[in-house]
Amino acid sequence: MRRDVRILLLGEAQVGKTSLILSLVGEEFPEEVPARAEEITIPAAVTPERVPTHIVDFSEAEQTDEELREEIRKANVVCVVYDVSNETTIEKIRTKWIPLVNGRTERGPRLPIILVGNKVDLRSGSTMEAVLPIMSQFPEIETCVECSAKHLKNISELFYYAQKAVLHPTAPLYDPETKQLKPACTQALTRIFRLSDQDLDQALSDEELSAFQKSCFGHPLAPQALEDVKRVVCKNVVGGVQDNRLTLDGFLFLNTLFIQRGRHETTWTILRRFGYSDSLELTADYLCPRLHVPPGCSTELNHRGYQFLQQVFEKHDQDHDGALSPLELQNLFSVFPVAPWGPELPRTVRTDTSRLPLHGFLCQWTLVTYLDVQRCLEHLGYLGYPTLCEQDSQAQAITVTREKRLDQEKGQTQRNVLMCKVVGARGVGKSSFLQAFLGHSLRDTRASPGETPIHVINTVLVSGQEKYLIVSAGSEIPMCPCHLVDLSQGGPWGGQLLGTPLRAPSVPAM
Ligand SMILES: Nc1nc2c(ncn2[C@@H]2O[C@H](COP(=O)(O)OP(=O)(O)OP(=O)(O)O)[C@@H](O)[C@H]2O)c(=O)[nH]1
Ligand SMILES: [Mg+2]
Repeated sequence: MRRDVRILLLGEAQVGKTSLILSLVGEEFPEEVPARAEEITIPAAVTPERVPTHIVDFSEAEQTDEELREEIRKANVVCVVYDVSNETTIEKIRTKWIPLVNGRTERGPRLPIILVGNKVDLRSGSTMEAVLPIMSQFPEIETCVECSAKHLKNISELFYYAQKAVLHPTAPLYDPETKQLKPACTQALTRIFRLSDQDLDQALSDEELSAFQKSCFGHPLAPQALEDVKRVVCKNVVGGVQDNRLTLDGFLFLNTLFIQRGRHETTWTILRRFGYSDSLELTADYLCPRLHVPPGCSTELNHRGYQFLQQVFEKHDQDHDGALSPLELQNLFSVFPVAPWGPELPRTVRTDTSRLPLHGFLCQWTLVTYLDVQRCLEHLGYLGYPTLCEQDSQAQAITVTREKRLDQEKGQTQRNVLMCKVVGARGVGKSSFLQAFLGHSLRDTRASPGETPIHVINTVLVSGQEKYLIVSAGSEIPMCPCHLVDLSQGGPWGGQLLGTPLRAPSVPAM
């Protein structure tokens, strides 16, 4: 969401632009006004959306066309003011002011516009009849407000609408012509629906809806509100509620309704809570939260991370056979832009024929967390970790370990994930060694050709404690050669973990 809002007031001379600004600031109608009010900044604390707001006046008598273009370029929203008692000022909205604001941006995003009908104290009826055709012609018009600077009527409302048009814009969400959600919005809401459907039955139960409401808005839905929501959906959408649960169609309808009733902020709160930006992409802040990993430290999932991933696994193990089939895994990845891993799994972790058991699933996550923590954070983001676990970011699922040097000095480690490099000349059997570590025989390795992975991961018992061990094949001697396996001593499993530095035969002396 934006950190400040710049509102520009435009319109014909004498419609009351300066008076509106000064009425807002002084809370009384100024009998005498200058041609142009100074730019004012309303501090965040006194604005409804808690965002600093700059209000900028324009005077055709005092400013040049060049200055006008510059102000339009800097504005986030434009209030086009007209005088309800003067038809000409209404006509000029269409013929002059909107083309001036958005005429140049043929395709790109258009500045949102609020139509402001001032001086309602001078007219008995509304101008809506004249204004509605303009509103349907220009979709960038967010809304129209009739007000009076003289009677201090609807003044703060008009600035609130202007602020809202910037902070919770309609354009990315909704197409007023078709009266439907835009495809990117439907796609984002569908992903959110899938993440919130904890039992994958394609519908949100009362418990799931309450949990969803709590993670988005901080409090669960009251039972009566829940019933009201379902009743409205039932009335309007065939199949919107099934077996007393809200379906995807029902969920999308509800969001359409929020927008149509001017409550875009509700849909925006949901989207932002799940990491979406104004252009409906997941933001970099959401996907890549800051995590400081000093040199010599490694990254591991902590108990929160494992607990979350175990829940994700159990949710997608639909047939409860303790393993994910390729289809179940594909379903799990449906909330990702592309599947992050898959075909290489049988050669990286222990699998059960073509199925991925929980052990292998957690091993794979452990491997990614250790080797590329940014990728792990991104993947946890796709799975909705911060929202579903009600935490600030995915970084809370990660532990950064103590520096390796300190572990060595103290002679002990808290690490749960250890890496062992296997080095040796080409053809000595490093890959077979890695596969044997997963329990695959030489025959299995040959039977499943394909690229042999550099890393494999499994668990081992160390003094009665289960630890993850990554075994990594390479031809370079690591900086600290204390966990080195020399395969020139024998075939797979022929080498031993050695406590003393050792040089592999194919590598030149360091
Ligand atoms: N009756 C009535 N008069 C108003 C209202 N708002 C402004 N006026 C009067 O309309 C005249 C023009 O107001 P301004 O605020 O100077 O209008 P402006 O749009 O800033 O005009 P320019 O600076 O010339 O572009 C003044 O005489 C105001 O007192 C209103 O709500 N009702
Ligand atoms: Mg003025």
